[in-house]
Amino acid sequence: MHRTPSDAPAGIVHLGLGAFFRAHGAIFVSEAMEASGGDWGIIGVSLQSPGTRDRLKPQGWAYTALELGPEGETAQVVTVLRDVLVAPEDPQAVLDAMAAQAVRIVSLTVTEKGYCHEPSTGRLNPDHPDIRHDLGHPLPKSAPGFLVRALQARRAAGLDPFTVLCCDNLPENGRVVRGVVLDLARLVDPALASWIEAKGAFPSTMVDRIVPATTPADLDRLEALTGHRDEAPVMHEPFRQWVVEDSFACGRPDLGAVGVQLVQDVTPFEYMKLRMLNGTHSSLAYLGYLAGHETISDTMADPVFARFVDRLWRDEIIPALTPPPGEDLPAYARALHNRYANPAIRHRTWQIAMDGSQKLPQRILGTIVESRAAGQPVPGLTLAVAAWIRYTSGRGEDGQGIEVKDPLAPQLAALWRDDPAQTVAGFLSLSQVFPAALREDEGFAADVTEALNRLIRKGARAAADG
Ligand code: CS2
Repeated sequence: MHRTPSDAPAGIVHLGLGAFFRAHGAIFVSEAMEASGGDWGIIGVSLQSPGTRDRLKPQGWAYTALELGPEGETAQVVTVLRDVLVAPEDPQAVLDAMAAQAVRIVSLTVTEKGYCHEPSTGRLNPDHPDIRHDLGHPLPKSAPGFLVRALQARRAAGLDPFTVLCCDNLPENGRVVRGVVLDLARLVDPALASWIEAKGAFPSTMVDRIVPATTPADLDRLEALTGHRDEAPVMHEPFRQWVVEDSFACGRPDLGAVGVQLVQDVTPFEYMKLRMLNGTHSSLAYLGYLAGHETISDTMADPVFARFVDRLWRDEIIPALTPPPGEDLPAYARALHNRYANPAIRHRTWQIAMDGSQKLPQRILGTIVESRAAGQPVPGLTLAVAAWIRYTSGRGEDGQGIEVKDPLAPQLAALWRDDPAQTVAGFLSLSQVFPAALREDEGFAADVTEALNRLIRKGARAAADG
Protein backbone atom coordinates (compact mmCIF):
# COMPACT_ATOMS: atom_id res chain seq x y z
CA MET A 1 0.00 0.00 0.00
CA HIS A 2 1.29 3.45 -0.87
CA ARG A 3 0.39 5.82 1.94
CA THR A 4 0.58 9.57 1.73
CA PRO A 5 2.48 11.47 4.44
CA SER A 6 -0.79 12.43 6.11
CA ASP A 7 -1.97 8.87 6.82
CA ALA A 8 1.28 6.98 7.43
CA PRO A 9 1.65 5.58 10.96
CA ALA A 10 4.63 6.81 12.94
CA GLY A 11 7.95 5.09 12.29
CA ILE A 12 10.05 8.00 13.57
CA VAL A 13 10.19 9.83 16.90
CA HIS A 14 12.00 13.16 16.67
CA LEU A 15 13.49 14.76 19.79
CA GLY A 16 13.76 18.57 19.68
CA LEU A 17 10.93 19.78 17.45
CA GLY A 18 12.39 23.17 16.60
CA ALA A 19 12.01 25.14 13.38
CA PHE A 20 15.13 23.60 11.86
CA PHE A 21 13.86 20.02 11.81
CA ARG A 22 10.42 21.08 10.62
CA ALA A 23 12.03 22.95 7.70
CA HIS A 24 14.60 20.27 6.86
CA GLY A 25 14.37 16.60 7.96
CA ALA A 26 10.57 16.56 8.20
CA ILE A 27 10.24 17.83 4.63
CA PHE A 28 12.72 15.29 3.26
CA VAL A 29 10.89 12.46 5.07
CA SER A 30 7.54 13.68 3.83
CA GLU A 31 8.79 13.85 0.24
CA ALA A 32 10.41 10.42 0.55
CA MET A 33 7.02 8.97 1.52
CA GLU A 34 5.34 10.76 -1.36
CA ALA A 35 7.93 9.23 -3.68
CA SER A 36 8.11 5.69 -2.33
CA GLY A 37 5.63 5.20 0.55
CA GLY A 38 6.56 3.63 3.89
CA ASP A 39 5.29 4.05 7.44
CA TRP A 40 7.44 7.00 8.38
CA GLY A 41 5.05 9.44 10.02
CA ILE A 42 6.79 11.45 12.73
CA ILE A 43 5.96 11.92 16.41
CA GLY A 44 7.65 15.14 17.50
CA VAL A 45 8.89 15.65 21.04
CA SER A 46 9.58 19.01 22.66
CA LEU A 47 12.07 18.50 25.44
CA GLN A 48 11.38 21.84 27.08
CA SER A 49 8.21 23.82 26.51
CA PRO A 50 4.70 23.18 25.20
CA GLY A 51 4.57 26.18 22.80
CA THR A 52 5.06 24.29 19.52
CA ARG A 53 2.60 21.55 20.54
CA ASP A 54 0.01 24.12 21.59
CA ARG A 55 0.27 25.96 18.29
CA LEU A 56 0.29 22.86 16.11
CA LYS A 57 -2.48 20.89 17.82
CA PRO A 58 -5.43 23.01 16.61
CA GLN A 59 -3.97 22.68 13.08
CA GLY A 60 -4.00 18.86 13.25
CA TRP A 61 -0.15 18.98 13.38
CA ALA A 62 0.07 20.46 9.86
CA TYR A 63 2.15 23.59 9.23
CA THR A 64 3.38 25.75 6.39
CA ALA A 65 7.02 25.85 5.30
CA LEU A 66 7.70 29.13 3.51
CA GLU A 67 10.65 29.18 1.15
CA LEU A 68 12.27 32.62 1.07
CA GLY A 69 14.08 33.07 -2.21
CA PRO A 70 15.77 36.31 -3.23
CA GLU A 71 13.03 36.66 -5.87
CA GLY A 72 9.94 35.50 -4.05
CA GLU A 73 8.24 33.21 -1.58
CA THR A 74 6.71 29.74 -2.03
CA ALA A 75 4.50 28.07 0.59
CA GLN A 76 4.17 24.31 1.14
CA VAL A 77 1.98 22.54 3.71
CA VAL A 78 3.78 19.76 5.60
CA THR A 79 1.56 16.98 6.98
CA VAL A 80 4.10 14.42 8.15
CA LEU A 81 3.68 14.98 11.92
CA ARG A 82 1.39 12.50 13.67
CA ASP A 83 1.53 13.88 17.22
CA VAL A 84 3.62 16.18 19.42
CA LEU A 85 4.58 15.23 22.98
CA VAL A 86 6.00 17.55 25.62
CA ALA A 87 8.60 15.66 27.63
CA PRO A 88 8.44 17.55 30.96
CA GLU A 89 4.63 17.10 31.05
CA ASP A 90 4.71 13.35 30.50
CA PRO A 91 8.14 11.74 30.13
CA GLN A 92 6.59 8.25 30.28
CA ALA A 93 4.53 8.96 27.15
CA VAL A 94 7.74 9.91 25.34
CA LEU A 95 9.45 6.68 26.45
CA ASP A 96 6.39 4.66 25.40
CA ALA A 97 6.43 6.29 21.95
CA MET A 98 10.15 5.57 21.53
CA ALA A 99 9.74 1.98 22.68
CA ALA A 100 6.84 1.22 20.29
CA GLN A 101 7.60 -1.62 17.91
CA ALA A 102 6.65 0.46 14.83
CA VAL A 103 9.29 3.09 15.65
CA ARG A 104 12.53 2.34 13.86
CA ILE A 105 14.30 5.70 13.93
CA VAL A 106 14.76 8.28 16.67
CA SER A 107 16.15 11.45 15.16
CA LEU A 108 17.41 14.45 17.11
CA THR A 109 17.92 18.19 16.81
CA VAL A 110 18.50 19.15 20.43
CA THR A 111 21.30 21.68 19.70
CA GLU A 112 24.91 21.29 20.73
CA LYS A 113 24.25 21.66 24.43
CA GLY A 114 21.49 19.02 24.42
CA TYR A 115 23.98 16.14 24.37
CA CYS A 116 25.34 17.01 27.84
CA HIS A 117 28.86 16.41 26.64
CA GLU A 118 32.13 18.31 26.90
CA PRO A 119 32.38 20.16 23.58
CA SER A 120 36.18 20.02 23.61
CA THR A 121 36.34 16.21 24.01
CA GLY A 122 32.93 14.92 22.84
CA ARG A 123 32.50 12.77 26.00
CA LEU A 124 29.49 12.69 28.33
CA ASN A 125 29.70 15.14 31.23
CA PRO A 126 28.56 12.94 34.16
CA ASP A 127 28.28 16.03 36.37
CA HIS A 128 25.74 17.73 34.09
CA PRO A 129 22.67 18.42 36.29
CA ASP A 130 20.28 16.66 33.87
CA ILE A 131 22.54 13.61 33.66
CA ARG A 132 22.79 13.45 37.45
CA HIS A 133 19.02 13.60 37.54
CA ASP A 134 18.65 10.90 34.89
CA LEU A 135 21.00 8.54 36.72
CA GLY A 136 18.81 8.68 39.79
CA HIS A 137 15.35 8.58 38.14
CA PRO A 138 13.71 6.25 35.62
CA LEU A 139 11.91 9.19 33.96
CA PRO A 140 14.60 11.26 32.24
CA LYS A 141 15.05 14.93 31.41
CA SER A 142 17.98 14.88 28.96
CA ALA A 143 18.11 13.63 25.38
CA PRO A 144 20.78 11.02 26.22
CA GLY A 145 18.58 9.96 29.16
CA PHE A 146 15.55 9.42 26.88
CA LEU A 147 17.63 7.44 24.40
CA VAL A 148 19.10 5.18 27.08
CA ARG A 149 15.85 4.56 28.97
CA ALA A 150 13.89 3.92 25.76
CA LEU A 151 16.56 1.48 24.55
CA GLN A 152 16.38 -0.21 27.95
CA ALA A 153 12.61 -0.61 27.55
CA ARG A 154 13.03 -2.04 24.05
CA ARG A 155 15.59 -4.54 25.24
CA ALA A 156 13.29 -5.62 28.09
CA ALA A 157 10.46 -6.07 25.55
CA GLY A 158 12.61 -8.17 23.24
CA LEU A 159 12.66 -5.53 20.48
CA ASP A 160 15.61 -4.38 18.41
CA PRO A 161 17.09 -0.94 19.06
CA PHE A 162 15.99 1.97 16.88
CA THR A 163 18.49 3.81 14.74
CA VAL A 164 19.63 7.03 16.42
CA LEU A 165 19.85 9.71 13.74
CA CYS A 166 21.62 12.82 15.01
CA CYS A 167 20.83 15.94 12.96
CA ASP A 168 22.82 18.47 14.98
CA ASN A 169 25.87 20.45 13.91
CA LEU A 170 28.48 18.35 15.68
CA PRO A 171 31.53 16.81 14.05
CA GLU A 172 31.10 13.06 13.54
CA ASN A 173 27.75 13.52 15.21
CA GLY A 174 26.76 9.83 15.10
CA ARG A 175 29.98 8.82 16.81
CA VAL A 176 29.58 11.54 19.46
CA VAL A 177 26.00 10.51 20.27
CA ARG A 178 26.94 6.84 20.33
CA GLY A 179 29.72 7.67 22.80
CA VAL A 180 27.43 9.75 25.02
CA VAL A 181 24.70 7.06 24.98
CA LEU A 182 27.19 4.30 25.78
CA ASP A 183 28.81 6.34 28.56
CA LEU A 184 25.41 6.87 30.17
CA ALA A 185 24.19 3.30 29.54
CA ARG A 186 27.32 1.93 31.27
CA LEU A 187 26.42 3.92 34.37
CA VAL A 188 22.82 2.62 34.24
CA ASP A 189 23.45 -1.04 33.35
CA PRO A 190 26.64 -2.39 31.75
CA ALA A 191 24.70 -5.22 30.05
CA LEU A 192 22.46 -2.65 28.37
CA ALA A 193 25.56 -0.82 27.15
CA SER A 194 26.94 -4.04 25.62
CA TRP A 195 23.60 -4.69 23.88
CA ILE A 196 23.55 -1.14 22.42
CA GLU A 197 27.18 -1.48 21.41
CA ALA A 198 26.46 -4.73 19.56
CA LYS A 199 23.10 -3.93 17.96
CA GLY A 200 22.65 -0.14 17.87
CA ALA A 201 23.09 2.08 14.81
CA PHE A 202 24.19 5.71 15.00
CA PRO A 203 24.74 6.97 11.45
CA SER A 204 26.43 10.35 11.17
CA THR A 205 24.74 13.05 9.14
CA MET A 206 25.50 16.49 7.78
CA VAL A 207 22.45 18.75 7.76
CA ASP A 208 22.18 22.11 6.08
CA ARG A 209 19.46 24.68 5.57
CA ILE A 210 19.30 28.22 6.92
CA VAL A 211 16.15 28.55 9.03
CA PRO A 212 15.80 31.85 10.90
CA ALA A 213 13.41 32.01 13.85
CA THR A 214 9.83 32.77 12.80
CA THR A 215 8.64 36.23 13.90
CA PRO A 216 5.11 37.59 14.51
CA ALA A 217 5.51 39.67 11.33
CA ASP A 218 6.15 36.43 9.39
CA LEU A 219 2.76 35.06 10.53
CA ASP A 220 1.00 38.14 9.19
CA ARG A 221 2.92 38.10 5.90
CA LEU A 222 2.14 34.44 5.37
CA GLU A 223 -1.54 35.02 6.08
CA ALA A 224 -1.59 37.80 3.49
CA LEU A 225 0.13 35.47 0.99
CA THR A 226 -2.01 32.34 1.47
CA GLY A 227 -5.22 33.66 3.00
CA HIS A 228 -4.83 31.22 5.91
CA ARG A 229 -3.64 31.86 9.43
CA ASP A 230 -0.90 29.43 10.48
CA GLU A 231 0.34 29.85 14.06
CA ALA A 232 3.41 27.64 13.60
CA PRO A 233 4.97 28.12 10.17
CA VAL A 234 8.68 27.81 9.47
CA MET A 235 10.77 30.07 7.23
CA HIS A 236 13.65 28.71 5.19
CA GLU A 237 16.03 29.44 2.37
CA PRO A 238 15.74 27.50 -0.94
CA PHE A 239 19.00 25.58 -0.43
CA ARG A 240 19.02 22.28 1.44
CA GLN A 241 21.49 19.46 1.85
CA TRP A 242 21.44 16.25 3.88
CA VAL A 243 24.33 13.82 3.74
CA VAL A 244 23.64 10.60 5.62
CA GLU A 245 25.81 7.60 6.42
CA ASP A 246 23.81 4.68 5.10
CA SER A 247 23.91 2.41 8.15
CA PHE A 248 20.42 2.00 9.62
CA ALA A 249 19.47 -0.82 12.00
CA CYS A 250 15.98 -1.52 10.67
CA GLY A 251 15.09 0.38 7.53
CA ARG A 252 14.73 4.03 6.56
CA PRO A 253 12.59 6.22 4.32
CA ASP A 254 13.64 6.29 0.66
CA LEU A 255 15.76 9.38 1.25
CA GLY A 256 17.86 8.78 -1.85
CA ALA A 257 14.75 9.41 -3.99
CA VAL A 258 14.52 13.02 -2.78
CA GLY A 259 18.10 14.18 -3.07
CA VAL A 260 19.59 13.04 0.24
CA GLN A 261 23.20 11.95 -0.33
CA LEU A 262 23.64 8.47 1.16
CA VAL A 263 27.34 7.86 1.62
CA GLN A 264 29.82 5.57 3.40
CA ASP A 265 31.63 8.36 5.22
CA VAL A 266 30.02 11.66 6.16
CA THR A 267 33.06 13.03 7.98
CA PRO A 268 34.53 15.18 5.19
CA PHE A 269 31.09 16.69 4.49
CA GLU A 270 30.62 17.50 8.18
CA TYR A 271 33.99 19.22 8.40
CA MET A 272 33.32 21.19 5.23
CA LYS A 273 29.94 22.38 6.47
CA LEU A 274 30.85 23.02 10.10
CA ARG A 275 33.98 24.97 9.29
CA MET A 276 32.93 26.77 6.10
CA LEU A 277 29.31 27.52 6.97
CA ASN A 278 28.92 27.43 10.73
CA GLY A 279 32.45 28.73 11.40
CA THR A 280 31.90 31.84 9.28
CA HIS A 281 28.31 32.19 10.50
CA SER A 282 29.57 32.45 14.08
CA SER A 283 32.43 34.77 13.06
CA LEU A 284 30.01 37.10 11.26
CA ALA A 285 27.52 36.83 14.13
CA TYR A 286 29.94 38.12 16.81
CA LEU A 287 31.66 40.73 14.66
CA GLY A 288 28.45 41.78 12.90
CA TYR A 289 26.54 42.10 16.17
CA LEU A 290 29.30 44.21 17.72
CA ALA A 291 29.32 46.42 14.62
CA GLY A 292 25.58 47.01 15.00
CA HIS A 293 24.24 44.67 12.29
CA GLU A 294 21.00 42.91 13.08
CA THR A 295 21.14 40.08 10.57
CA ILE A 296 23.65 38.10 8.55
CA SER A 297 22.37 39.62 5.31
CA ASP A 298 22.81 43.13 6.77
CA THR A 299 26.35 42.16 7.77
CA MET A 300 27.06 40.85 4.25
CA ALA A 301 25.70 44.07 2.73
CA ASP A 302 28.60 45.83 4.48
CA PRO A 303 31.54 45.41 2.07
CA VAL A 304 34.05 45.23 4.93
CA PHE A 305 32.44 42.05 6.24
CA ALA A 306 31.77 40.59 2.80
CA ARG A 307 35.51 40.90 2.07
CA PHE A 308 36.37 39.60 5.54
CA VAL A 309 34.36 36.42 5.10
CA ASP A 310 35.72 35.81 1.60
CA ARG A 311 39.24 36.04 3.03
CA LEU A 312 38.33 33.65 5.84
CA TRP A 313 37.27 31.03 3.31
CA ARG A 314 40.10 31.54 0.87
CA ASP A 315 43.07 32.08 3.17
CA GLU A 316 42.21 30.26 6.40
CA ILE A 317 39.45 27.66 6.18
CA ILE A 318 39.77 26.04 2.75
CA PRO A 319 43.57 25.49 3.02
CA ALA A 320 42.98 23.38 6.17
CA LEU A 321 40.20 21.20 4.67
CA THR A 322 40.13 18.00 2.63
CA PRO A 323 37.37 18.39 0.02
CA PRO A 324 34.64 15.71 0.24
CA PRO A 325 34.15 13.62 -2.92
CA GLY A 326 32.51 15.71 -5.64
CA GLU A 327 32.70 19.04 -3.77
CA ASP A 328 34.57 22.08 -5.09
CA LEU A 329 35.39 24.17 -2.00
CA PRO A 330 35.86 27.57 -3.70
CA ALA A 331 32.50 27.05 -5.48
CA TYR A 332 30.94 26.03 -2.13
CA ALA A 333 32.27 29.28 -0.62
CA ARG A 334 30.80 31.35 -3.47
CA ALA A 335 27.43 29.66 -2.97
CA LEU A 336 27.61 30.37 0.79
CA HIS A 337 28.38 34.01 0.08
CA ASN A 338 25.17 34.26 -1.97
CA ARG A 339 23.11 32.35 0.60
CA TYR A 340 24.26 34.70 3.38
CA ALA A 341 23.54 37.76 1.24
CA ASN A 342 19.91 36.67 0.52
CA PRO A 343 18.01 39.69 1.89
CA ALA A 344 14.81 37.67 2.29
CA ILE A 345 16.43 35.69 5.11
CA ARG A 346 16.42 37.79 8.29
CA HIS A 347 18.69 35.56 10.35
CA ARG A 348 19.64 37.54 13.43
CA THR A 349 23.29 37.75 14.44
CA TRP A 350 22.05 37.49 18.05
CA GLN A 351 20.38 34.14 17.30
CA ILE A 352 23.55 32.64 15.82
CA ALA A 353 25.70 34.14 18.60
CA MET A 354 23.86 31.98 21.13
CA ASP A 355 25.68 29.11 22.87
CA GLY A 356 29.12 30.09 21.60
CA SER A 357 30.87 27.98 24.24
CA GLN A 358 29.23 24.91 22.70
CA LYS A 359 29.80 25.94 19.08
CA LEU A 360 33.29 27.40 18.87
CA PRO A 361 35.30 24.16 19.20
CA GLN A 362 33.92 22.40 16.11
CA ARG A 363 33.26 25.54 14.09
CA ILE A 364 36.43 27.59 14.58
CA LEU A 365 38.93 26.13 17.03
CA GLY A 366 39.60 22.94 15.03
CA THR A 367 40.79 24.97 12.05
CA ILE A 368 42.92 27.15 14.32
CA VAL A 369 44.59 24.15 16.00
CA GLU A 370 45.46 22.48 12.70
CA SER A 371 46.62 25.67 11.03
CA ARG A 372 48.81 26.75 13.90
CA ALA A 373 50.40 23.28 14.01
CA ALA A 374 51.13 23.65 10.29
CA GLY A 375 52.50 27.18 10.71
CA GLN A 376 49.61 28.74 8.74
CA PRO A 377 48.44 32.15 9.99
CA VAL A 378 44.73 32.46 10.96
CA PRO A 379 44.25 36.15 11.82
CA GLY A 380 40.56 36.27 10.84
CA LEU A 381 39.53 33.28 12.94
CA THR A 382 41.62 34.60 15.83
CA LEU A 383 39.71 37.87 15.56
CA ALA A 384 36.46 35.87 15.64
CA VAL A 385 37.54 34.23 18.92
CA ALA A 386 38.34 37.67 20.34
CA ALA A 387 34.93 38.92 19.15
CA TRP A 388 33.24 36.05 21.00
CA ILE A 389 35.14 37.03 24.16
CA ARG A 390 34.14 40.66 23.69
CA TYR A 391 30.52 39.67 23.02
CA THR A 392 30.22 37.51 26.13
CA SER A 393 31.32 40.44 28.30
CA GLY A 394 27.66 41.44 27.95
CA ARG A 395 28.39 45.01 26.85
CA GLY A 396 28.35 46.12 23.20
CA GLU A 397 30.41 48.77 21.40
CA ASP A 398 27.53 51.19 21.81
CA GLY A 399 27.64 50.68 25.60
CA GLN A 400 24.31 48.81 25.49
CA GLY A 401 23.85 45.56 27.38
CA ILE A 402 23.89 42.30 25.38
CA GLU A 403 21.58 39.45 26.34
CA VAL A 404 24.17 36.67 26.27
CA LYS A 405 22.55 33.23 25.94
CA ASP A 406 24.99 30.49 26.76
CA PRO A 407 25.01 27.67 29.31
CA LEU A 408 28.31 29.11 30.58
CA ALA A 409 27.15 32.76 30.48
CA PRO A 410 27.67 33.61 34.18
CA GLN A 411 31.05 31.88 34.20
CA LEU A 412 32.12 33.75 31.04
CA ALA A 413 30.98 37.14 32.32
CA ALA A 414 33.02 36.61 35.49
CA LEU A 415 36.20 36.18 33.42
CA TRP A 416 36.20 39.75 32.17
CA ARG A 417 39.10 41.89 33.56
CA ASP A 418 40.33 45.42 32.87
CA ASP A 419 43.52 44.00 31.39
CA PRO A 420 42.71 42.23 28.07
CA ALA A 421 45.67 39.85 28.50
CA GLN A 422 44.21 38.63 31.78
CA THR A 423 40.75 38.33 30.27
CA VAL A 424 42.13 36.22 27.42
CA ALA A 425 44.13 34.06 29.84
CA GLY A 426 40.93 33.36 31.80
CA PHE A 427 38.97 32.39 28.70
CA LEU A 428 41.74 30.23 27.26
CA SER A 429 41.86 28.24 30.49
CA LEU A 430 38.30 26.95 29.91
CA SER A 431 38.96 23.28 29.28
CA GLN A 432 35.33 22.66 28.23
CA VAL A 433 35.90 24.98 25.28
CA PHE A 434 39.58 25.17 24.37
CA PRO A 435 41.52 22.01 23.52
CA ALA A 436 44.86 21.51 25.27
CA ALA A 437 46.75 22.51 22.12
CA LEU A 438 45.34 26.04 22.41
CA ARG A 439 45.31 26.27 26.20
CA GLU A 440 49.06 25.66 26.15
CA ASP A 441 49.85 27.83 23.11
CA GLU A 442 51.33 31.11 24.36
CA GLY A 443 51.54 32.50 20.83
CA PHE A 444 47.79 31.98 20.45
CA ALA A 445 47.11 33.81 23.73
CA ALA A 446 49.24 36.72 22.48
CA ASP A 447 47.41 36.80 19.13
CA VAL A 448 43.95 36.72 20.73
CA THR A 449 45.01 39.48 23.15
CA GLU A 450 46.26 41.60 20.27
CA ALA A 451 42.94 41.03 18.42
CA LEU A 452 40.90 41.86 21.52
CA ASN A 453 42.89 45.06 22.01
CA ARG A 454 42.21 45.99 18.39
CA LEU A 455 38.48 45.30 18.85
CA ILE A 456 38.33 47.45 21.97
CA ARG A 457 40.36 50.26 20.42
CA LYS A 458 38.94 50.40 16.89
CA GLY A 459 35.63 48.52 16.99
CA ALA A 460 34.64 45.37 15.09
CA ARG A 461 34.21 46.94 11.68
CA ALA A 462 37.64 48.54 11.55
CA ALA A 463 39.23 45.46 13.13
CA ALA A 464 37.78 43.26 10.37
CA ASP A 465 38.97 45.63 7.63
CA GLY A 466 42.38 44.11 7.17
C1 CS2 B 1 23.64 28.66 12.66
C2 CS2 B 1 23.01 27.39 12.13
O1 CS2 B 1 22.36 29.24 14.54
C3 CS2 B 1 23.46 28.85 14.15
O2 CS2 B 1 24.38 28.64 14.90
O3 CS2 B 1 24.98 28.70 12.31
O4 CS2 B 1 21.75 27.17 12.66
C4 CS2 B 1 22.96 27.36 10.59
O5 CS2 B 1 22.03 28.32 10.11
C5 CS2 B 1 22.59 26.01 10.07
O6 CS2 B 1 23.49 25.06 10.56
C6 CS2 B 1 22.59 25.99 8.54
O7 CS2 B 1 22.53 24.71 8.07
